[in-house]
This record gives sequence, structure tokens and C-alpha cells, in this order.
Amino acid sequence: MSDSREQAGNSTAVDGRKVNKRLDAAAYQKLYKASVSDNEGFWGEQADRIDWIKPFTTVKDVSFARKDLHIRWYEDGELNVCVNCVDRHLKTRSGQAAIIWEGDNPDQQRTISYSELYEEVCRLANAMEARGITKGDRVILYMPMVPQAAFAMLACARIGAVHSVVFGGFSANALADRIVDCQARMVITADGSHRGGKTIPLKPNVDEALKIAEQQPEGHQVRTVLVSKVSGDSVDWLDHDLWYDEFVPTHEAVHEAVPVNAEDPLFILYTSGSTGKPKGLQHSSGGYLVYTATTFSYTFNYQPGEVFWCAADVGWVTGHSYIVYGPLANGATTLMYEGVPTYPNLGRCGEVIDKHKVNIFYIAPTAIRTLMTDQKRAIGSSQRDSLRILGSVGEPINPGVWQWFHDEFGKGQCQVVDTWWQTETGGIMMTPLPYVVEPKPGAAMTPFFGIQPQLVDKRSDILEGKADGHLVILDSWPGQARTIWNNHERFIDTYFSTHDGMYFTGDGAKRDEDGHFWITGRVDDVLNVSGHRLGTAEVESAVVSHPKVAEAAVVGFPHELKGEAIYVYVIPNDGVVPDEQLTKELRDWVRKGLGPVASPDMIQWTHGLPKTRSGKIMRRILRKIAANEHETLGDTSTLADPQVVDELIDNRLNR
Ligand code: 6R9
Repeated sequence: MSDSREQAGNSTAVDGRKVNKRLDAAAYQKLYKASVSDNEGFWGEQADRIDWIKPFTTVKDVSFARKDLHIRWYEDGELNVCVNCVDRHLKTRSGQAAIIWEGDNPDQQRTISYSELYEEVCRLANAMEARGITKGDRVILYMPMVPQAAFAMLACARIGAVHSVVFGGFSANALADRIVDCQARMVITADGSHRGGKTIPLKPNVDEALKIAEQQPEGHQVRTVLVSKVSGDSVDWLDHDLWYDEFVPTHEAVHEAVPVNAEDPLFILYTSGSTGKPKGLQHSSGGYLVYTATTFSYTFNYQPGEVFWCAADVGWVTGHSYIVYGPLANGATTLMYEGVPTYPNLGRCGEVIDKHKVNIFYIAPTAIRTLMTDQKRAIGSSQRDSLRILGSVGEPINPGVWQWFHDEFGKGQCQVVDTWWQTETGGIMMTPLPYVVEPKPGAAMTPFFGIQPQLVDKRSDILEGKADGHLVILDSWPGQARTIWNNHERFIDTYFSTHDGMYFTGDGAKRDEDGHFWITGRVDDVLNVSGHRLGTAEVESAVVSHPKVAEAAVVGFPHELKGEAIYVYVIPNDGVVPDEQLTKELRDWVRKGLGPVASPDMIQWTHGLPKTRSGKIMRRILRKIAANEHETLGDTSTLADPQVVDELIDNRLNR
């Protein structure tokens, strides 16, 4: 199969500059078709992007059948992910910037070359081994957006330990759940983090999380907490605590990387589902790295020497795949930003782009919408002429927002890629490739090589042509999550039981007359608040755990900036008279339980909830009321007590 990877490609003039397109539309079509018809051939060839210690002999061994579900890629190959992201670049680009770090405070920055990255990671790997961490052990990272977060991910990969990054905005409770679920042996954290000019405590949350974990039946296995000095706040000190900045530098700056099998887990990342507690999606070493390296290279048309900025947090999958692994596997320069896009003012993104000559900028629609609240300030005095490609991820991008991003922020000089994918997919699954596929504002457009998306109806029948249905993927790809940590049954139930023999994404999508895909959003009970995934069930459990609450139902409603916001309907316990004070208390309770991202936007107290006679809450009705669309409620005849609906409408909060 002719892979365009090695083809020099002629440079052509697009967007007012000379670019190396690498592919044209016809070549894309041809390569896409070949990547599906000879899937193993395609992925076998892409695997050459990385160095293998022991070459694999089989590319793919997959079954999506419920009874025999397994996903294996390159299964007898051995590699080391860290060596691929760091060591192998030392020959050609040891002095090149691997990571450019930009502080929350605009006066702070640090550039880390590939050779410095090597030394930092080796010291930490040695330090972790000195504390007894070995291959297969789980390590929780609860970190600010500082270089040490990337060092820690890579050091885990170097010794074959499995990292699980927990977003710094999550609460002690959420952290405790994850520490217990994956039975972590070490936590790497910081005293606190800087975001938007404020300091946010992290170490105190770790202390509290470990206390909570101790009280659970399974207990916890954490023997070391490694604390990086970031905020300078004073913290309590316990026997298992060690300062990163004192302990790590005492170790050698060379380390012999541990070979791992392609299917050995690289990381576990927790994400919300429609029911129960967050699931720990387990990702592989070999397949994941091949997939992120390939998608990074094609989707962003990355050219050697360019600066790539993904403005996500490393606590999300986007940060894993496109701040750390995808860029570094390609020997790229990746920019890591500590703060929020709006601090100290709305012009910060443009300033950072000018300061570091960013060529490719990848961000979530929710952040773009915030910039659009004051377009003049967002543009500020920045020039942004270094920009060549703009990317969007995390939720559907409204066509008007796309247009502004392209016309104003990108000055009409950039290709915009709207990339659809999920924690479960490991990397980008659909996107218009730059210079190749003419984008339509708001559409994820076309599948990546080897990906076979399809639309099905509720009976799992495949829909042809122009259609609207559940989005499924028919066959595996190397970056696919392999299982849910410690719960393979749940993995099968969640993703492979709704539509037999297919991976169900949980999203709905449309295909237009040209065959292009438009993602319409979740079809399950998962909310997408500012690009963060939250299960309605998770928020409901947090609400009902309050001693004055009897029952609750949570739905999302459209929100101009956040995309989706949280609306909570609550029934108080008998004898409790809800007032403003209690509403505030409940909001704080949920924030404390799940973290600030889950803070309810609206809390409506009620005497009842619309239930069917079998006791199921009819969320469809609650969604309509929350969206102030009660005129179009639809059929309510199956409700046990239709009067409840009138009360809910009379007292609705979103008018
Ligand atoms: C990478 C990431 C996944 C869910 C996904 C979908 C939504 C992500 C999107 C998009 C429309 C896009 N989503 N990208 N919807 N267009 N370009 O976001 O992972 O946090 O697991 O969320 O986000 O609903 O199912 P994750």
C-alpha cells in the first residue's frame, strides 16, 4: 500500500503561504479505501513510525462479538513508549525544544529540550524505582499543568508503570475513588496549582483523599506521595510524603528503559458514563502510541520544527494524546500552558501564540465561545500570523463559532480541523484533513484512515445515505481502549451490547447528502459541560447523598458558553422547607463531592418528578422544562401523575 508518509509531496500555495499538503483529495480517497480493505496492511505500515524492541508478527487480533470480546494489536511486539517519545530523538534533535512551558503568570516560562527532557525523566524514573515502583504498578498523577506532569507520565512509561492522571479540578472524594479503584501505589502531586491568578490546593486534597480511602473496605496501597513545589503554599507533612524537588535530583540522569509488551497498559483514565461511578478506561502501549503518532501527524499536517499548542489539561484524554504522546512521538515541540485562556485577559491566547510563534492551535469550542464574548479584547493587539492550522475538540462547534475562529481568530489564513473522538478511542476518529477535505463549519466530516463509522437505528439496522442515527464504529483501530480496569463485563455492557458486534459511541450523528458526518451530541445520559464529561447519574448520587434530600433528577440544558449546563430537580426530605440557604448549601455540597465542574447551574425544588407507572423518571420531559421548551412536551399520558408536570412548569427557573 502506498503510504503518503514518505512521499515528499510538492509544496503548494494555500491560505497565502507555501505548504506541503502531503495528500490531495483523490489520494486521501484512495488511501482511505485501502486502509479499510487492507486494514492490517495499513496499520502494519504505520507501526514503522515507532521503534520496536522486538518486532510484532501479527498486526491485529480483534473480535467485537459480545461473547468473545477482545482487542489486540501488535500483540507479540515489545517496545518502550518513553524511549519512543524521548530517547530516539536525541540523535537528531537533542537541542530542539520538546516542551515549551508557559506559566499562568505571563512572566514565567521554561523551555525543555529533548536532552533535558531525557535527563528529567530518567531521574524521576530512578526515583520512582527507588521507592519500589515497578512494571505494572499504578501511579496516580494529580498535578497542575507544569512540566513535571509530563515528566511523570513519561517516567511511568519508562519503567512500565501505569499512570492514571486525575484532573486537578476534581475533589478529594473523586480522587479517593480513583486511588481505591486502581489500587495505586504512589501519588505524584504538587502543593498547589496556579490558575487564573489564583492558587488551588492539591496536596491537602491528596491528604484528605487518602483518609477517605483508608475508611473504605478495600483500603489503599499508597506508600509514597511525591510533592512538587509549585504554589509555595505551606502544607501538612506526613510520613509517606517526599518533596519532588529534593528527592528526584539526587538520582542519576540515565536510566535503562523497561521493555513492555504492546498490549501492556500505558495508562488508565477515568471518564463518566451514563450509570454508576466513573470508568477507568485502560489504554495499551503499542497500539495507542501508533495511533496517536499517526493521527497527530496527519490531522495537524505537522512539519518538523513547528510549535504545536493543545490548550487542554493533561487530566483529559486530549492532553494525554495531543500534549504529550502524539507530539513527542513525532519529535515535535509541544506547548504546555499552565493557566486559563482568559487570564489575565481575553487576549492571552493570541499573546501566547505570538510569543512562542505557535503554528498549530488546538482548543475546545467552550473556550472559543468565551473569547467571543468580547471579540475585540480576544483579538487584542496580537498578530497570530504564525498560525497555520486551528483545531477544535470536545463538543460540537457551532457553525457561527467555527466561522469566527476561522475568519477572525485565524484571519482567514488557517485550515480548521473539527476533530471528533473520545476517551475510549484514544485518538482522533473523524476530522477533515487539512488541505485535503474541504470543511463544512460544524461538521466532523470524514473518518480517519482505517476508521469505519456507521449510523444505525434503535434496532441496530444500518442506515444508508442521508440519515440520522446512533454513531457506531464497525471495526477496531489500534488506539481503542482495551477494557475498563478491573471490569471487563462493564466494558462489554457499555460499548458492545447496545448494537451487537459494533462499538457504540454513545453519540448521535447525521450523515448529509455528500456522505459527511455531523455529530449531534450524546444520546445517553452523559452531559458535556464546557467540554467535560459528566454522568447525570454521578451528579444525582452527589445530590441525594445530602441529608436533606429525598430524590433528585439531573438533566442538561443548552448554555451559551458552556454548551450544556446542569439543571437539578430535587425533592426535599419530609419536613424540610427549602430556601435560598439550602440551595446554596446543596450547590456547595455537589462541588465538594465531585469538583467545581459539576456545580449545578439551576436547582429547582419540587414535590414530585414525572415518572412512568413502572417508576422510570421521564427525563425527556425534564429536559424540555429545563430548556424552557415546555410548549413542546409531547406525550405525557404514560405518567403516573401528570399533575407533577404542571407544578414543574409553574416553578421552572430557566425563562
Ligand atoms: C476527546 C474528548 C467525548 C465526547 C464525545 C462527543 C463529544 C468530542 C467532538 C464532540 C462533536 C467534536 N465530542 N469531540 N462532539 N464534535 N469534534 O472530548 O473526549 O472527554 O471522552 O468526550 O465529547 O459527545 O462522545 P471525552
